[in-house]
Amino acid sequence: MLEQAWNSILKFTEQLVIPDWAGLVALIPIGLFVLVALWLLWTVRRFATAGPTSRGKRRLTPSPPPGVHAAPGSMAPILAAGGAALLIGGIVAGGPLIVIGAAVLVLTLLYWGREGLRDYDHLAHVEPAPAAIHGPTPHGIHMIGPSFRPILGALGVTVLFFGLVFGGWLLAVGVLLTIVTLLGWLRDARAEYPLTVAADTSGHIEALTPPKWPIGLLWAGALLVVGALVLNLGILPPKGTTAGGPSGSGQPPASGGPSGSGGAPGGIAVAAEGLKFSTAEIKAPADKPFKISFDNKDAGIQHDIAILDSKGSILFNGADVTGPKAETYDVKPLPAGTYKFVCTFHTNMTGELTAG
Ligand SMILES: [Cu+2]
Repeated sequence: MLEQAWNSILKFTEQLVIPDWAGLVALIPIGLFVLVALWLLWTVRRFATAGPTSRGKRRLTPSPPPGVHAAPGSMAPILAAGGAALLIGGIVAGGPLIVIGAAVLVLTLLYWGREGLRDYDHLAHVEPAPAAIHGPTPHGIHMIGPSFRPILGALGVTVLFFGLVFGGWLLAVGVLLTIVTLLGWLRDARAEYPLTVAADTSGHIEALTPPKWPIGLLWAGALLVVGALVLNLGILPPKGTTAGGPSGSGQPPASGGPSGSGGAPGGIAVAAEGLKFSTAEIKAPADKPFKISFDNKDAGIQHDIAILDSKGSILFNGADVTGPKAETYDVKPLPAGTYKFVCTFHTNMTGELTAG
């Protein structure tokens, strides 16, 4: 009896001493929401009780002091925000919202630009900007020398972001360009550092000589980007690698192409995998016997290759192969022309054979 009471006391205190952390963590968002709601209520209350009562009803015409130009009010920022919101919503949700958002944004920007130009044209009494100072910087003033690194950095980061979206080689090239830019920037800073040390005694830093445009680097970067795009799009399928990125996948390496003609000893290679032929087009020599090396990669599934003429009659019917197993078919000479090849088990597995 006493033990039971003691146990229930222990059980009760246990809940206080060892709380259910997972449950408490789940309550955090609700707690935050309650805090925010309370804060909003408090703000509204403060705002409602603060004087004067006529706030927000009168508009003041801006009257900037002479020599100061204040841009007139514009709806463009609000419209641009709406357009950007539509565009981002469209990117998330997909569909026509993307087009609408992009159209609103572009129209708004054009309108904004026209507003700015009109404002510029009506600016009376424009003070000319001070003429550029050539030659060495005045004593006691340190000007950082001109640099192309920011532009290179922007280009590198742009490629990097495209790489994040499209993946594959583009990402590698983006990372490489960004790293090269940052290393170059570091080198510039290192070159400038001894000059600042010397300035401790002389009180003056000579600006670095303006660099020339890195034409070679820009060309190399452009070539790398083009190469990455070519590899990503699978125009040049990389042999034996799967580094083609997401856009390159789904397109198994085409076989039986150029190597298929001429009756090479291996013959034409066709694989069956996932109830699909690896290639939809094969070429064979005309009027010559040829071989098809058929590789069924589907475990426990039967495939074969039959060749049909234009009327659908079977000219060749290869042996049935239960995967995973490879088999070489010897095909008798076919006159030049196009034929259909099929798997007799799966009607969706078809392709075209060209003899010529
Ligand atoms: Cu089949």
